[in-house]
Amino acid sequence: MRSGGKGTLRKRVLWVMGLVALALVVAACAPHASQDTLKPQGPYAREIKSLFIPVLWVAAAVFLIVEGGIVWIIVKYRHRKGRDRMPAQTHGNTRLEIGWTIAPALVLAVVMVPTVATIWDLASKPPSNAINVTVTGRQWWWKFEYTDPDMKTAAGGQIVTANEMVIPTGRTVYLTVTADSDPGAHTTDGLPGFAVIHSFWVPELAGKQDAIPTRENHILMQADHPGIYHGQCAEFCGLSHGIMRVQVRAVTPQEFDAWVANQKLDALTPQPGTLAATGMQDFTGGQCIVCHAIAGIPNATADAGPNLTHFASRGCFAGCLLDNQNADDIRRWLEDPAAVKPGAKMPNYHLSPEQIDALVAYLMSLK
Ligand code: HEC
Ligand SMILES: [Cu+2]
Repeated sequence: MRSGGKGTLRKRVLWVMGLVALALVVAACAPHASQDTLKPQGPYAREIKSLFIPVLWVAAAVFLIVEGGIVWIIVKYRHRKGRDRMPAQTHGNTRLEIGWTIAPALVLAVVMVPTVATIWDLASKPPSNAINVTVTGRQWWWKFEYTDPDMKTAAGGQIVTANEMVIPTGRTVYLTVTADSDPGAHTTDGLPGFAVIHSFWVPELAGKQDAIPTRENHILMQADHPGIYHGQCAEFCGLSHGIMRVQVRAVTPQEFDAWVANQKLDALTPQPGTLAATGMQDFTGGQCIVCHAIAGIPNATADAGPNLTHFASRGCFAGCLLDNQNADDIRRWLEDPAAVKPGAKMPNYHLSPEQIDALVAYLMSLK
């Protein structure tokens, strides 16, 4: 092949690679991204951003100086036709070497001051009016237990929810983040154990925290305004890791009190003779209570699956993949959980369409 042909081929490959890179960059753009650390919606997330931005600028300056120097040297001292002589070779330069040891040390020392201050600050004890919630990563959904003494339910336990965590605006939430620690303990069907590491991250409200079996990590969370804030598991945890989402619903303090009051109540019992009442019978008489708790129903206290006491009061289920207010979503889930969510730890019970209709009616009545 002639050398000219090789040159154009190489150029073409470069062009294609450049376009692919550009396409990847453009594909990463989202105008209304809901998991944006750069748009903090609470004081703790804001604190992280106000550390990130200056450190980013310092890093950008270092990058430009180092890479700029490399490019400049490559261009300046590149091999040129008719210039075969070696440039002057230098070995050792004490002044330069001391300089490029001290300069990075200084840069790091400067960056360290706000970094350490922020770390201490975010690791400090929460204010005394903080709400305590234990977040447990399960395969593949998040469990939230409100552990404060004033979060006791009528049935004697604590308020427990799944997938959607409700918090009041303007108040610190002190999260204890952990993961299922008992491999196999929650399986009744010989399914594999669940003790794996997850990571809890709702970028607009708080930092990211690993959820590790048998360990307890803490983070502080707070929201300025009412709204829905999205997050998802940030540590690969198995088949449905990619759809292990979570949502935080921030509400006004008054709305929060009303929510708490409702969550403390036992589950509603459907009117006799209704479809929902049939669903309740299917639920308590069938497999469901082997894994799911519903406060107020004797024996329905299992913790292998999400607590369903107030299922219909939540905005999303099954890793925030589906909508609790949508009968078709619930139907799809009951028909075959693993078809909706690969590897789902809820088995397919091959329910009849009538059973499913009744169960959907019952679940949707659990406000
Ligand atoms: C072997 C234990 C087990 C049994 C039995 C079981 N489930 Fe589940 N269920 C689970 C698990 C685990 C999840 C969470 C799966 C996920 O999100 O990945 C779940 C999730 C659910 C959800 C979604 C809850 C939420 O908030 O995310 C509903 C609704 C549900 N199950 C209803 C039922 C009904 C109705 C029955 C009886 C027909 C039943 N389950 C039987 C384990 C079980
Ligand atoms: Cu996970």
